[in-house]
Amino acid sequence: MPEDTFSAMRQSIVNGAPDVALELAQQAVHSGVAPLDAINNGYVPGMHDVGEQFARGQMYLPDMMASAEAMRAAMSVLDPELRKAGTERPMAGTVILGTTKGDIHEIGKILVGTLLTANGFRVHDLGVDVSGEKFAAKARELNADIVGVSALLTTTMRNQKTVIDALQQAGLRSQVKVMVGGAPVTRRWADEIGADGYAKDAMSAVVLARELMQLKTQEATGIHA
Ligand code: HCB
Repeated sequence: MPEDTFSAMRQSIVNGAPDVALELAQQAVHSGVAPLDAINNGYVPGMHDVGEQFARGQMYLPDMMASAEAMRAAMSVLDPELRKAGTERPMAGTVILGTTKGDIHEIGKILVGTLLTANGFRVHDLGVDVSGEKFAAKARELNADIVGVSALLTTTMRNQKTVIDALQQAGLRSQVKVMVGGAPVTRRWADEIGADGYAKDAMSAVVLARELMQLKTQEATGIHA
């Protein structure tokens, strides 16, 4: 796909133009562009631009909301394409996803869920502003293998730890692996709060989820690599 199409996708997010974002996504699908390329090279860089402009005071909250709307429009076309592959695969594991308490950012988490589904995981998305107790209750109900906790604010990152604490209190910590992510989250932070892994983007989350499933199997059978 020509660079200028990726750049038009990026611009549609910065401009907060859902119609343009949607049309470009449709064109990409029709011309055989891999949906993940469109997301990673076109739309996500647009979100980063928006974040930077917001931080510099060149964009305001309504602009950021319009950009999120444009991203959603593009995803409404690309998401079903990404999911197609997952339906034919055996179940790789059960993952509970959610954005932590106090935080309503959801775009990245939804993308993680889509790619996990496309790679054979059964995903249950609890949405945004989710308490540790809610994560733990759903993990118990679905006998989850992994809990994935997203946080986009430096103020809500610490609530990722409360999810781990809630799993511990519910007596589930030994059977449920925890992966964390979100723009301000780092590997170091993941280690600090005792998470089992950190993923910087949706594809890394899939790789990590596979590794965590392997680890679970090794722990269950007592065989270690
Ligand atoms: Co929001 N916002 N926002 N925002 N927002 C950020 C996050 C800032 C960094 C912008 C900035 O200042 N530069 C900033 C946070 C600063 C900080 O804490 N240090 C910020 C702020 C301040 C705020 C408000 C406080 C603004 C206000 O009200 N004054 C407010 C907070 C509301 C709240 O949550 N309580 C707010 C609101 C909004 C919306 C509603 C307008 C909108 C969200 C809409 C929605 O999600 N439905 C929004 C948006 C869109 C953003 C930016 C621009 C983009 C976020 C995004 O979607 N990125 C963001 C700037 C930025 O992040 N650079 C800005 C694209 C996705 C694909 O990336 O990082 O979310 P991702 O996810 C990746 C990755 O992290 C990983 O995989 C994903 C896919 O590749 N991953 C995981 C994510 N979760 C994972 C979980 C796992 O287990 C594993 C991997």
